[in-house]
Amino acid sequence: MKIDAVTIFPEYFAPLKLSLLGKAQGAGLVEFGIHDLRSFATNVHNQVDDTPYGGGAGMVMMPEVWGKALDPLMNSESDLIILTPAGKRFDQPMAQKFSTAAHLVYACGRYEGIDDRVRQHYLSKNFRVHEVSIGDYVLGGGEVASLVMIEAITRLIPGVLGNPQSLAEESHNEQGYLEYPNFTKPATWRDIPVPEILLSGNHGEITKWRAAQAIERAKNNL
Ligand code: 6GU
Repeated sequence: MKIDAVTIFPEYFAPLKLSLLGKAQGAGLVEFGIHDLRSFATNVHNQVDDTPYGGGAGMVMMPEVWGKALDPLMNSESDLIILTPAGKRFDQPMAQKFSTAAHLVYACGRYEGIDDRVRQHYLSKNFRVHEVSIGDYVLGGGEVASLVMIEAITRLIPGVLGNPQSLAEESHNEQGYLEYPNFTKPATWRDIPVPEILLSGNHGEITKWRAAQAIERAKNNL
């Protein structure tokens, strides 16, 4: 999978070289391109935002700069993801869908967002365009949101996870991502024992207990 991100803060993407994502890159499973929006600025001040038509607080990112940044990236293989708190909520099924994509292009808006004509333009040219939010709260920009999406999506690409069994167990779960509590050595820590069933060696009963625990957790999170 090829992943491009356009941002005024390329440094936000430094963590991509760590951990699973770094390894996936080394193995050629994913390839990242991070692009500085400001390098596409058209005026002497390297300006990327301006005041909103119609008035109101804040600044809006200018379409011309975004067009110059996105045009060379977009092709028939591309899905353009515009990060905005007003977008469709990112969840595990959406991560599954994007994990089979060939090319994801993340447009990281700042300020009050990107001039809506950018979305309209790429839609009108028959590109696949998605406005996505990662949750019901407002971030300063789309950079962290795109990192969240990148991590959730790339770990679903075959070969990225060291142990594919982890994915199999996740999808075996009804909800796909709710889990039972986990324990490791020692058997007692600060007077708290590991649930006895897990030491029993009875795998049928353990599976049943874990399913019940996962449901209990799901209830508590409603
Ligand atoms: Cl994608 N962007 C911003 N700025 N805030 C958010 C978000 C995205 N998702 C949740 N809050």
